[in-house]
Amino acid sequence: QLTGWYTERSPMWPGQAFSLQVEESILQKKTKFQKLEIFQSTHYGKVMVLDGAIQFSEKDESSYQEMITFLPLNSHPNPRRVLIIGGGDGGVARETMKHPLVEKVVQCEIDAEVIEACKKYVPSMGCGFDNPKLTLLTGDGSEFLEKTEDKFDVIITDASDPVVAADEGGSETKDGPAVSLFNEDYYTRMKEKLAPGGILCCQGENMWLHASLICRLLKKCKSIFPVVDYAYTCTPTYPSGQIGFILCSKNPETNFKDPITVWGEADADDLPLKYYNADIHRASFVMPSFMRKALKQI
Ligand code: AAT
Repeated sequence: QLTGWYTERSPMWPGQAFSLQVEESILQKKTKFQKLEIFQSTHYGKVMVLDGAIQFSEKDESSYQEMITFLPLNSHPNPRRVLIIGGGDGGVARETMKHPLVEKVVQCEIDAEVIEACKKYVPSMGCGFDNPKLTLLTGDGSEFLEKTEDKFDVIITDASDPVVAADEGGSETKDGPAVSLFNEDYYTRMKEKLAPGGILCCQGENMWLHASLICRLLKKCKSIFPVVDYAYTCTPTYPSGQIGFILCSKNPETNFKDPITVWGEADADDLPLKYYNADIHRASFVMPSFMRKALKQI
């Protein structure tokens, strides 16, 4: 049972630890793939943790789910068929359904227990699964891509981090289920399943902590896609308070920095969105100098 403060420690972010105050422990279990914890926090709503890494808090999840969804969807002229890999909490499915052009969504999440737990304990996220446009499958996202014969206009990879901390007290690290989604082959597989003009967007880790992983993946992307870009959003409950997105397009004309679909620029207050708007879409590609330098070297 969790009590007091939940502290997020991992060898992926050594020497730092973010804490949230726990009001009530809701669920703690080992699934077939990972350790799953959900708790009610005092000030951030419900929080889900997988293998010791915070996956979302209800307070700030919009800054991640809306950005990972609308950066690619609003950069595509006609995003009718969408594939979501991961995203077992339902947040990205929930956001995808808000786009008026989306007709069909397929989602492949590795861990059915994450889906069930979010439906039961976090309806604000799990509600994403209640839509007839969605076909929900369980399995490894990379294997699914290899097998499927469908083509998609947009592929969103809402993945957990590739390496996870060992259990409490241990000093070793082990590979998490998302390892298969952070290698070069995965990007080649996605390209094959994108329709002409298709776009992908993947969880792209943190520039303060993982610049070399980010640059390695971007370099691979540049060798297979004509247009590649990197954006980031500010999410207080993710490591170092921000998280990036890797964006690739098969269409050489795509300019990710300038959204094609622009909603209510004059009065963004009326949109059913908490974080995303066209200005923050454009701003999310502006890099600090150290990252601009690292990206230039790719
Ligand atoms: N929506 C924000 C939360 C996530 S969830 C990431 C999801 O990816 C989890 O549900 C996990 O079970 C799923 N997943 C992991 N590996 C695979 C795989 N190989 N195939 C399919 N799904 C997978 C992202 C949080 C980001 C955390 C940043 N520190």
